[in-house]
Amino acid sequence: MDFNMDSFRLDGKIALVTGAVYGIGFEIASSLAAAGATIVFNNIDQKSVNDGVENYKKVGIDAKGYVCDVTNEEQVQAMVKQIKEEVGVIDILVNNAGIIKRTPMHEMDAADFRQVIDIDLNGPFIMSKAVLPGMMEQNSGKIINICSMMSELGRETVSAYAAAKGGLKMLTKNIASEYGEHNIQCNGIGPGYIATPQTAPLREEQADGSRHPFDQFIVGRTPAARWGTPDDLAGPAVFLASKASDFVNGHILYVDGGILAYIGKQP
Ligand code: NAP
Ligand code: GCO
Repeated sequence: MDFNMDSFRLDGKIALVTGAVYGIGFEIASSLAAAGATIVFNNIDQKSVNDGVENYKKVGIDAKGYVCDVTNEEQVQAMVKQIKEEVGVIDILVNNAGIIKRTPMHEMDAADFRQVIDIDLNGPFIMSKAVLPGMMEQNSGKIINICSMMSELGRETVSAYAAAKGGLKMLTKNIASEYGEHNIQCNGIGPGYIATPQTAPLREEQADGSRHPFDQFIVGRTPAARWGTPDDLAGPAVFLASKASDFVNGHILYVDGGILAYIGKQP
């Protein structure tokens, strides 16, 4: 048997995590660093990037940050070239950057719908297209797309986000299909409801001091009976970034406390 725990190590690997200044991306990048990876990340403006570098320093990680909007192909191609010159070829890409807009679909501006699709779906396409040549050249690579429960389910007010994340699930499967022969694995992580700035509005304390109704709903619908934390995604990310998952391809790993498996408790 060849297996040993070194299969989960990432020493010598360069990992680019998009939008990883805080939240899920920051936690995933930190876990990849803990497994030995060199971390590079991007965000859309210099202040965010500077904040990110400081955030990583606070946890002992010497991460390099780049100003880059994942929807801008010229910026993305230039960033990947700069990273190759300054750090090396990207071995692991985590398409984490994303936004959500919560609006009833019949009231949603088409421009807002397009923006969500642009960042959450076109962005991962542009980023993956940029790193694939380097991965093909070295005949190895890992792409991890941060999908969502909304890759499987819909709900009120998140039509653009669900369309984007549903598309991202299929983009994941297509990259896996098209590039598997180059020893490139593309998988997704589908977080459940995770406590980050993106979901803060769903957890806000009510004027009367009670918990937000949606907070109560999610906790009731989750077998784990709690919101997830970014830390819950660390192990799955290291697994999908490592040699340990070399025969896992086109898979969406849901890290949701069991909510997708659960019909819900009888009221
Ligand atoms: P978050 O706290 O809102 O962080 C998203 C990050 O992406 C922010 O740093 C943001 O930059 C950055 N970003 C946005 N647009 C960008 C662009 N065009 N180019 C580069 N960076 C950009 O989100 P999160 O909760 O950590 O979620 C991270 C990922 O997980 C997203 O793809 C989200 O859809 C997904 N997800 C989240 C949950 C959850 O419950 N939180 C569950 C499932 C999936 P700024 O700081 O400048 O805004
Ligand atoms: C929402 C939430 C969800 C989570 C996540 C669930 O408004 O329903 O923001 O979309 O972010 O994607 O997996």
